[in-house]
Amino acid sequence: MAGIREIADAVEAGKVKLVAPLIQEALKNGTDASEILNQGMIEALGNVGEKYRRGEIFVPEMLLSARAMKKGVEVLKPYLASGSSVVLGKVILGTVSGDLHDIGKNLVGMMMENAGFEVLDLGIDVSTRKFIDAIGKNPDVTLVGLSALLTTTLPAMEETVGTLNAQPFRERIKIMVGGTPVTEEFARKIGADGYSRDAAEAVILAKKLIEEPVLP
Ligand code: B1M
Repeated sequence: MAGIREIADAVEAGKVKLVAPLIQEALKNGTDASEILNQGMIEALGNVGEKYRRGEIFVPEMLLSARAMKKGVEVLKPYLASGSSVVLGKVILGTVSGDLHDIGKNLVGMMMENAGFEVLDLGIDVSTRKFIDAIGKNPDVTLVGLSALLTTTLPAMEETVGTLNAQPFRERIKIMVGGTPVTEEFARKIGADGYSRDAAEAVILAKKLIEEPVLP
């Protein structure tokens, strides 16, 4: 019987084709979708990162695990959806310039959509110019979320937030940031309105930020 352990092992080993049937079987057996995601798949990617750090695996293996994770999220998506139809506001999301990691950002986007936000996802390696253009073209956007997974792309996050802070539209948007190397302190230092550690917290923060009055 497929359990969380088998799914985690398949993600960790980058067994892209095995992941979907294992998840389907686990769901059929009554395993909770968010447990599969959090205790199985996200933990598995954490182990992948550790192995990479110790030099036990290399980028191609990391890429296969990322593909397996994406396949799994695709299968889980309908089961994680809350079916909320409330429109809380429009959010622009993107991974900052130079950074190609998008699994965490995609999860944040998915959870936000489930909570009732409309999400406009700009993708990965998003330049400051692209953020500015998208905000300009979408006057109903109230929240912008930036993700970074590399310490080397934190300066890009700082640059984007700094530039957004100087735009005339700043008074109508809130900016939130996240990703493993990002901290609350860094978020404050670069002038973002908020930081969250994971996707669940990101939804709570997003709701809080849009309820707060815009900058004085
Ligand atoms: Co990369 N990688 N990677 N990688 N990768 C890390 C991040 C790393 C920590 C691995 C390690 O060394 N242990 C390391 C960074 C070290 C550092 O900077 N300190 C690293 C490195 C070095 C690299 C390369 C430089 C490797 C190389 O080429 N030599 C390279 C860089 C490429 C680039 O971006 N320019 C690279 C490439 C890749 C792949 C392409 C192979 C692949 C990414 C595929 C993809 O995303 N489509 C990959 C992967 C898979 C990882 C690890 C293993 C897993 C990342 C992940 O998806 N985690 C990662 C190790 C790790 O994180 N432990 C690693 C699961 C995901 C659900 O979590 O993304 O943290 P996470 O998102 C969370 C929170 O952070 C938060 O919520 C999410 C959900 O709970 N969050 C937000 C994220 N964004 C948010 C935004 C918010 C709020 C919360 O508001 C807007």
